[in-house]
Amino acid sequence: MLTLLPMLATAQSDNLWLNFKTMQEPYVFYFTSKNATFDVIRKELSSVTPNLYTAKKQEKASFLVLDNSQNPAIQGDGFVINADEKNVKIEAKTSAGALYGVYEFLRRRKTGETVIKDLVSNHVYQIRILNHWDNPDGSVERGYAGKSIWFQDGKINFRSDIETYARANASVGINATVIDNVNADPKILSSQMLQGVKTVADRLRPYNIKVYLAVNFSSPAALGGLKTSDPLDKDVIDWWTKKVKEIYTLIPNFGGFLVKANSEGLPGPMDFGRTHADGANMLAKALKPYGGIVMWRAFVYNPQGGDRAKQAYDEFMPLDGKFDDNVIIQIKNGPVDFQPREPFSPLFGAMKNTQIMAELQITQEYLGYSDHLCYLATMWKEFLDYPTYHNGKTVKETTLNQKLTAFSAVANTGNMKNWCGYVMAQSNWYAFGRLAWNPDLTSQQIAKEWINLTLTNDEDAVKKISNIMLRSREAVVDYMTPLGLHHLMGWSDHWGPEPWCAIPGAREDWMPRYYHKAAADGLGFNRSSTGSNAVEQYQEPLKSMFDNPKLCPKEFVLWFHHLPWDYTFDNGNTLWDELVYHYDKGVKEVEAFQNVWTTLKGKVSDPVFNEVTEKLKVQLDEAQWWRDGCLLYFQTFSKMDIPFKTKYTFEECKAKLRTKSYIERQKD
Ligand code: BDP
Repeated sequence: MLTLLPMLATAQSDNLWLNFKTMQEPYVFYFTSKNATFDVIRKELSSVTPNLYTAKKQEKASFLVLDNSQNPAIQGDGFVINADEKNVKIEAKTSAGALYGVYEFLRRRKTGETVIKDLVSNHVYQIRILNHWDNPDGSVERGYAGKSIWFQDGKINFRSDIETYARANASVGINATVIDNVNADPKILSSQMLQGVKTVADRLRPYNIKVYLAVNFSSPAALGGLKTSDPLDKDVIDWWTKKVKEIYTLIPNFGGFLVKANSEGLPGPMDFGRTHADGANMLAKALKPYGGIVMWRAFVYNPQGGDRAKQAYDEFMPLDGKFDDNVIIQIKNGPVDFQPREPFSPLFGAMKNTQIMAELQITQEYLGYSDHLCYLATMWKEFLDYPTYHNGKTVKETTLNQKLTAFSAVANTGNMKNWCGYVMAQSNWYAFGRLAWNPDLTSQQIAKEWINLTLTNDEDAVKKISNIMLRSREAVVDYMTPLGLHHLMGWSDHWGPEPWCAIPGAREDWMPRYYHKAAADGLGFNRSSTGSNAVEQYQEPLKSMFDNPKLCPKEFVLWFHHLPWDYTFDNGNTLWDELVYHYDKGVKEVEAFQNVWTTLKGKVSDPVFNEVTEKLKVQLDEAQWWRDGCLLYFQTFSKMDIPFKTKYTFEECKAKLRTKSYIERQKD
């Protein structure tokens, strides 16, 4: 495979969180198996020990890596570690488990932990999967880290250092990847392309990473030349059956398909008068003999469907219980679209007889691209731990206790040397993997681990950086979309504020005004029982709580209500006061981050120090732009005062939208 960029690993952060520490102990190693995964294990351990001595007999060794453990505490690809300076024992039931155990051991070593007693670690989700929105032409939809790591000019051409990707994923337990965009090009299933996909699958297999493909529902017609792609048509079924056979002949451990159907103009079963279930089950039947699965997305809406936030629920609830057992419905965390803050999608908990999984977004499409420091673990935890009140379950619990369990996120990788376009954005990839393994880890714990592995072990620095990370998402919400506002961004590339946007003839449900409804009488989308009644999709007591502006959590109040500008909150502030306060607080937070960051010179590497310094300047400027653009625009309706001097005028805010983001400029 060709190299896409000259990318010798230079800066520490190009190596992601894989900077493990050399061990001085004279361990003698013993490995139970000889296979490709154990080759990876040996390689990892060789790189941190001056000489890797192995013993032929287990009894003679002091560092054991076993994949034949009988330990009943171990489940699936889980592991148990016992270690001190003299002896290390990493036990698993599978080679993958042994690999995960080795990575856990290396992570703990790096953070100075040498004594580990009976550490049992079992994964919570079976499938821990990245979704790459990479296109065969090499572009990446909503990618802010350069071009594709998989494709170039219509062909597979992966990064020459793809091993780093594989190691990074395996080190946090990510075991699956969809390499192409959900807006799938039928060409992905061409025989020539599949040969390339096989080379990817072969490279990732030793790391226990399975390849999946996003497929276009009209492939039988678009690629196969059939007259139709109707899922009940015999020729269509035959076409898929043969295609699946071709795939498994090349890739015996192929994972399955991810499908975006009848959504945003993509084809789907409804084009032929069939249902999502007809479409998903047809594909599932073709995959079933090989153990493959279908991840069918619930991200659907259309301009005629009424309140967009209600549509996925309206379309999918009638199909509850109608999907085959190798189908899992992939639901975005919120009911609209990866906004800085949304309530959870009401499908979680409501679909009781259907396997469901969450889809998160690591790439910062709506959160400042790879230019803003925005640590997402806090947002994902808020989502996972939210009570749905369906059988007393949290969102997380509604995705467990089913035959198939999975957790997915849209990746933020690209061919930039540091993979994610920003060292701080790497933390979100890391956090996703850690939460997929164990959603009960705290955001703080994950941040600390990542900082230790990537930036520094200096205690004071760790505290300061972790504090910035933990506050960062709320800061972004504050300066972009506080109080439940959403979808105010630049309408096409989703960069910067554009709440004023009105494109004649464009889809109404893509326009910010559809979402914020700013007018002389107030602000916000009335989704209460007097409005679109989206609240009815939630279980009591959430329904009544969201329905009443006095009881509705403040962070969602404009998501569910249209309130007058002088509406008074319990704290005595009017809606306008609160808006101004939150927008400005977001900006002040970024200033505070800058102040702390300047004290870290010498505590992190110079390249990292400089990169974050530079990006925080960009973030501050864009936070001010968001604050000013939104407040100046809303002020045209509220006619109320902004109690400070804005940095930008309204005209300047509009003009700035016609420039390019910092990360985009790096690509030129
Ligand atoms: C939206 C993105 C669009 C994706 C779509 C999806 O703007 O590029 O294709 O989600 O998830 O957020 O299908």
